[in-house]
Amino acid sequence: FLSDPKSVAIVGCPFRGGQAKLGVDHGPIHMVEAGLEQQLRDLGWEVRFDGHHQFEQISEENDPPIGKMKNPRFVSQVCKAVASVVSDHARRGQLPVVLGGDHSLAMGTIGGTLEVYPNACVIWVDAHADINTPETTESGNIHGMPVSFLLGIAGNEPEFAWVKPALRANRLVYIGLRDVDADEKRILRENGIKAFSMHEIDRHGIGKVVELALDAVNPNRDLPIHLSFDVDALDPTVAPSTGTPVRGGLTFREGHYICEAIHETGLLIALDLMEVNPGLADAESVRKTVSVGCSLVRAALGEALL
Ligand code: EXY
Ligand code: MN
Ligand code: MN
Ligand code: MN
Repeated sequence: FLSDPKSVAIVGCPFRGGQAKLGVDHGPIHMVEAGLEQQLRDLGWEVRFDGHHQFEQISEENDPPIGKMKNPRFVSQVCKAVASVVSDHARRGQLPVVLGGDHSLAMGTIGGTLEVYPNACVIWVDAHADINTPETTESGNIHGMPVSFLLGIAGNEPEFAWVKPALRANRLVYIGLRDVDADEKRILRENGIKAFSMHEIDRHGIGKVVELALDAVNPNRDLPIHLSFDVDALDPTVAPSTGTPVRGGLTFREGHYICEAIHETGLLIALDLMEVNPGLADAESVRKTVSVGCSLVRAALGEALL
């Protein structure tokens, strides 16, 4: 799928409109300043740093809620721009590494990927399912909803009409869930979406779970893979600086193993690393979280190979 020499494009998305906490828009800058670009070059990738995208701001007074959705126009417009950046890179055979920013951005990243690779499957690593609809959401935060838009089950919201329902339920699998709303559980069940929660990881071990997850969405190991990694999938002791931490998460190694195993398939065509929030917690926690964010990206791009 990719060009030769293998090339990645780092796309910084300093965006926080999908949730309320300040600081998550600084995630990408911190990861780039930690040296991610050079780290990926050292792994043998041709790296193009796309910069930190400056999105047109829509102020809150010009963006009142639509139903319960907060900042709907801002989120929609930013995700639309991200989709076009991601699809442009994918078309050139470059692997987009999108640094968030909050996870509402995945509407753009996965939307963009599916334009170029319509048969891609999505591996969503997260403590949360991010599959609320504008109807079921309690918080109104769109970072808890991107998957419902991608699946086309979010209802007809004109503001988001550009989002194509391009993701099929049988091409989506979750790993790491442990904080899923009751309505989200119903949506997962009704749509037959495969999910491996922390419970399954405890039972089978991460090695088996990744194999089962790939079997579910990519049985012949021939479909391109988009990995959307929310850093809050990791245990808060490993990645404390994030907006919605949930205890009982992935260990450092479990998180890395997922990335390494996906790298090993040779099918990875797009990667999101989301929800690093350097505005939360103390300096040491921030350093730790930024560093593990970079490390997961390196793992997905082949660092473990000897
Ligand atoms: N399910 C909750 C909501 O919809 O507000 C929490 C969502 C948190 C989403 C974080 C990004 O993964
Ligand atoms: Mn900062
Ligand atoms: Mn998420
Ligand atoms: Mn999450």
